[in-house]
Amino acid sequence: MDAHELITRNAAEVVTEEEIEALADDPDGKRAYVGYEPSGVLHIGHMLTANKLIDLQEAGFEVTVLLADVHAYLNDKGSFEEIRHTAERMRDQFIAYGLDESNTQFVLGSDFQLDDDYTLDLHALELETTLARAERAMAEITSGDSVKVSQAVYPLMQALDIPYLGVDLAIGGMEQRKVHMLARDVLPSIDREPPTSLHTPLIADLATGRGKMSSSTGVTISMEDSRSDIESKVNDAYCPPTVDPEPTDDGESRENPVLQVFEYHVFPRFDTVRVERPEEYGGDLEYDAYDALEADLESGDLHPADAKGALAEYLDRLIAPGREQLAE
Ligand code: IYR
Repeated sequence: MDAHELITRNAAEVVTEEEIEALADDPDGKRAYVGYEPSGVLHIGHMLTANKLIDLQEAGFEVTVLLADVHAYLNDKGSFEEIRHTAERMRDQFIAYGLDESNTQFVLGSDFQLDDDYTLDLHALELETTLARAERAMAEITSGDSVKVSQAVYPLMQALDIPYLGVDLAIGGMEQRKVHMLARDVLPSIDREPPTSLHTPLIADLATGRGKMSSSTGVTISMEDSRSDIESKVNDAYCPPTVDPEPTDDGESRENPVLQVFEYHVFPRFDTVRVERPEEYGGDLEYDAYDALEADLESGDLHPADAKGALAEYLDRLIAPGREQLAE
């Protein structure tokens, strides 16, 4: 796979295509980053952007993981002390998950976001941004009826992180796109370059195929899950024998989350995927690309129950090293 393919595979969107092409032409020594609000245990949402970081490392990029303690504080995730403590635990889990330790830089937000220069630049951005604009950027990141001032500061700090971390590419899930668009608009006003960004798709809730999989609502997979937790969650997952399920009665669109997890989590990390089946049901199947598995589910050659069995197996393999790390 060439650098451009590695960089863009499984991306929902890149901003802009020309800028990504320029990075792909000469990826060596370029730096990409993702920021995470420390939450203690890695879950499937963190792992999706981590997969992209692993792709980027393979393409020659260097990687920064921002453990965004100040952002978590602004987003009401606990006391500052608690959040910092949580951040320490996350670092080891990322390494156990497969990030290349020798070329991953972990940075705590509070290591630079409280410096004088950063603070003054933040105030300059505050002066350039309407409250409505900041609030819109945060719509997918926070919920709650009353918007706090902290939620207006949050996206501006996220924008400022990009020049302060000296990165060439900002990675995030699609829920981060409005923050990155805000960054493109406001950073030039303080003489900083508009950043290039890449967004990973959102995966639907495992149990229902609706909305977005999240640890706060609904069913997700985390590094704390035992093999039997994974098996039972995957077993109960929504998996119609098609890629494009019918919308629900109230018109909400649905996805097939089992296929999404295969596409975005399993195939990027394993060269071949083996589905074990008893001889009487046709024997084992082997796939070296996601599309073939999808086609077999659609045609009925692969039964959802067999697909789920394989999914649980591969998710367990991805999670086991981090789970062991957590147990120490
Ligand atoms: N907004 C992210 C956390 C975050 C991301 C980046 I990229 C930053 O520079 C800072 C914070 C989240 O929703 O988890």
